[in-house]
Order: sequence, then structure tokens, then C-alpha cells
Amino acid sequence: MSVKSILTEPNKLLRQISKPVESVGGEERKLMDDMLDTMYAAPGIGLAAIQIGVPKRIIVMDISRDEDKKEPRYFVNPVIKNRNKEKVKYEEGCLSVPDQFAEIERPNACEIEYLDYDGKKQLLKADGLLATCIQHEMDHLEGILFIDYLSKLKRSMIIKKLSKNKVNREIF
Ligand code: GNR
Ligand code: NI
Repeated sequence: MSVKSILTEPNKLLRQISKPVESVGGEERKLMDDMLDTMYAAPGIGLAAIQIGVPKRIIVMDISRDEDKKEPRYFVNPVIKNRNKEKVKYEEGCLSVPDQFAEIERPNACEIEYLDYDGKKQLLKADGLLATCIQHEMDHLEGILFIDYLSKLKRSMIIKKLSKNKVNREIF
């Protein structure tokens, strides 16, 4: 298991559409282990494979607050089956958009079908933070970032800031 570096906006890879996984084998499980390590180290509550540069439809997540009781979740090829019409606003952040936060409105509950760590088919009813986080991660699989839901002006201000930070990091 190892901690990988997380890609940050602007980066073309983050805009790529991730490809479905054909079967969950050793390679996929190794990737999920590395993703989980990377997510915990960041720290974050979710991570999509593309955030470490791998365009596969794989997500890891852990929304438990308790450091001692880890509850890792793995989602391979997730599909949203149902989403609630009711929406909630949640203050979102993203490891690929460092230090930026914004209120984003999404369906407050959804049902998703996916394969788990063992490649077994699962159906999950999610609400609250879990639903928000799953939808945020599934956006990554389509090359979408939460800042895409903001006004053009707000988005371009954030991207400008991130580009500046990148240049500074290269200098110092
Ligand atoms: O760590 C994260 N926190 C978070 C908070 C609110 C809504 C979504 C998230 S996901 C984010 C980690 C991340 O960037 N996953 O892609
Ligand atoms: Ni994110």
C-alpha cells in the first residue's frame, strides 16, 4: 500500500471520462488500497481513481468521523439508479481543488448499484453526507469538479488562484 500524489486543477487528466472496470482482480484491489492510503493521508472522506491519475471507474470513501473506527467503502463501476427530487446544499471541498469550498446543491438521497472490493454486486441507499459524497465522487468519473456548478466568474477566479499556487510551488 502506498500514498500517491493527488492531481490538482487545472489538469487535463481530471477532465477525462473514466473507463468501466472489466473485473475486480488483484490489480484493482491494489489500486483501491493505494487510493484508501492516499485518501486517509490527505486527509479526505472520498477519492476517485482519476485523482491519482488512473482513469478507472473506482471510488473509495470513509465518512466515519472516528479515527479509531475506520469504515472504508469501495465502489467499482457505480451507477445511480434513483435520485431524490428533494435537494440539499452542502459545503463541498475537493482534494483536487485545494483550499476552496462552496455550497453545492444536489439530490439529498440516491440509490446506487456497484461492485464492492470483492467484485460482488451491491445496492446501497444513501442519504446525508454519504449521498453528497458519492455524487461528488461520481462526478469525478465524468471529469466534473464541484466548481463546474459555480458561476463562470467564480470558477475562473478559483482556477486562476490554483494556477498561481501551482507556479509558486514550482518556484519554491
Ligand atoms: O474530502 C472531501 N470532503 C468532501 C466534503 C464535502 C463534499 C465532498 C467531499 S469529497 C472530498 C474529497 C474529494 O475530493 N473527493 O473527490
Ligand atoms: Ni473531489
